[in-house]
Amino acid sequence: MSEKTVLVTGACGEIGQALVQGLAKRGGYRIVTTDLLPPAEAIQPLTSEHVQGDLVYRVKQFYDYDFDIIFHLAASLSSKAEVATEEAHRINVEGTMQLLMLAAYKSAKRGRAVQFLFPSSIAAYGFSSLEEKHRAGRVKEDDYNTPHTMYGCNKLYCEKLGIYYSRYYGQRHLDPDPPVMCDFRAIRFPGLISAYTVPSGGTSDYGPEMLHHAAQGLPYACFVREDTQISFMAMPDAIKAIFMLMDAPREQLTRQVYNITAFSLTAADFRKRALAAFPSAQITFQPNPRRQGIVDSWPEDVDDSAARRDWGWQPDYDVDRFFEEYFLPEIRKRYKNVRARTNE
Ligand code: AKB
Repeated sequence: MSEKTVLVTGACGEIGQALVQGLAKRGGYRIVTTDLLPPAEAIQPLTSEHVQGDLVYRVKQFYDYDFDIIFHLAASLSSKAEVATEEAHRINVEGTMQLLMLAAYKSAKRGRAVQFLFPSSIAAYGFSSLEEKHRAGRVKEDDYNTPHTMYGCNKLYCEKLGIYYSRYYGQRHLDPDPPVMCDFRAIRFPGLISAYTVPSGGTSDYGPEMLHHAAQGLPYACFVREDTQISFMAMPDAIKAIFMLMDAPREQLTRQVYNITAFSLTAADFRKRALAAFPSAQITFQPNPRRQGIVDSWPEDVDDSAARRDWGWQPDYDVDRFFEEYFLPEIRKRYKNVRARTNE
């Protein structure tokens, strides 16, 4: 089988690093990466080339490549995007649009669809009140598409842009001999938790931050209320989902944007789990009204039956396996020296 050339944007971010490692493990890929930062240590030996800089101004350079798959992960996440809205729009929307145009152009030129994998988010949803959120429970993809945040608006719009470029671009689908369009596929991710990296700029960050602080013996003031509930997933499951959707035959897909979930927890549940593993953890709750408002607008859980039906989605880690078989063993190894110093 010939090697596929892939582009991973936002490669130094949490999903980016895990995805590059996953691609290298699978084998058969020439991995080109790009990020604002120089290549992270974990991915440096795995990339064939790293382009450092602002994607919006770098896209032209990528027209020289013949990518089979584009994983467009670069984004300004929800909390950061709320304080720098214009910048977020530029990164989240302009960057995506530029890359979709590249994918559309290359697909038509070579007569073979470039795959475009896009991580969307539960931020694409929005509820008018907490009562509505509780009443809604597990939401389906087409319900409550009324985001409250810049990031959520950007993600929802980019889903639509992806569908446009892959189906209707220039209304060329109506031509007698329509060009090959790109193959856009998106996953709406819940909060993701990695044992190896710590998120920044997001609002689901309180879950992983609390666990990483507890594991290092550091105090943590959680920025949302105890009863705050959204869905989460282990990073290895997120990478597994990207590969599953990427591998799924196109004719099997009944949609282009899919929900997935693994488990749904309250912030109080996180604290309970953290204390069970690290009994001297100091976790308090000091809600920040703006960040609270963001998570209150996100669903408690999502209905991922379409992904289960169309491409066989199933997480490896439910909540117990997440803690017992992934997070705690890995985190104990990672912070062994820190914990030895704090004596726990
Ligand atoms: C964020 O908190 O902004 C992200 C997300 C849920 O998309 N982690």
